[in-house]
Amino acid sequence: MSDYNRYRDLFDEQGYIHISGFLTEEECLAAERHIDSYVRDIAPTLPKTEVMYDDYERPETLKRISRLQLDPFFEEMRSQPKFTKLAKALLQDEVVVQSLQYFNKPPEGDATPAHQDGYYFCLVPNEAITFWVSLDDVDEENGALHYVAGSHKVGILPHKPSSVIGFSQGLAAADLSEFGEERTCPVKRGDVLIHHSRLIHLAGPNTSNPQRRVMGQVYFAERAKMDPAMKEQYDSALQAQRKAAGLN
Ligand SMILES: O=C(O)CCC(=O)C(=O)O
Repeated sequence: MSDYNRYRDLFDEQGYIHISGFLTEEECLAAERHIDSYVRDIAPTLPKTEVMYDDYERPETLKRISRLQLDPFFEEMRSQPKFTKLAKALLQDEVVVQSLQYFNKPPEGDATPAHQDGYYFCLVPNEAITFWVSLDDVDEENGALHYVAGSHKVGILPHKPSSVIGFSQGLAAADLSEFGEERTCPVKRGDVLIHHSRLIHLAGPNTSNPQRRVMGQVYFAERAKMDPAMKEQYDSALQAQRKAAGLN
């Protein structure tokens, strides 16, 4: 069985896969250099909605950046076959490349609320994936992802507004156990976790390291189309939340 078939079977069954050493050390170092220059040179030119801090007065609380692909280094990285061929194999379709996000988790910051990325994406059918590529070793102490295995099979569930910067919506249900077994997924620097857009996931707070840096690359399946009514409802709720938080 080829690696792709093995990954796809596992992905279909549990809604996620973990691949060790997806980026080489050399690629991690290059990504770090480009993130540093992006934060220094590009981030200050972007609106607050695209560069989010827990506290805008404290640079060390940088939380999330949209559109890392504005730097050609990242544009090239996310179009490499090791990303796109695997994305196509897992989604069993051609893919449409979406924004590359940077997720940091500063110490003392919030936990990431349980959610399904698909709720934000507003797609029908909701077929998309996220590559979560870590530049740090991540474990339970600095914000490891938790996946609810198999929950991609239950459909998109109701969400409600969250107060967490960068994650405006969290799952409405408080008890996740009815949707599958919750598994913590520690990773090493350079590893990738890939999850389906309907998979429920969350992350704890960072209680140890100075940072927990991750690149999140999303691909939509070509057959997945944006539902205009869902999108409009989502966008207007987000606008209202951003206004209330002073982010407009
Ligand atoms: O890094 C995190 O805390 C959450 C990331 C996430 O939700 C995602 O990549 O879909």
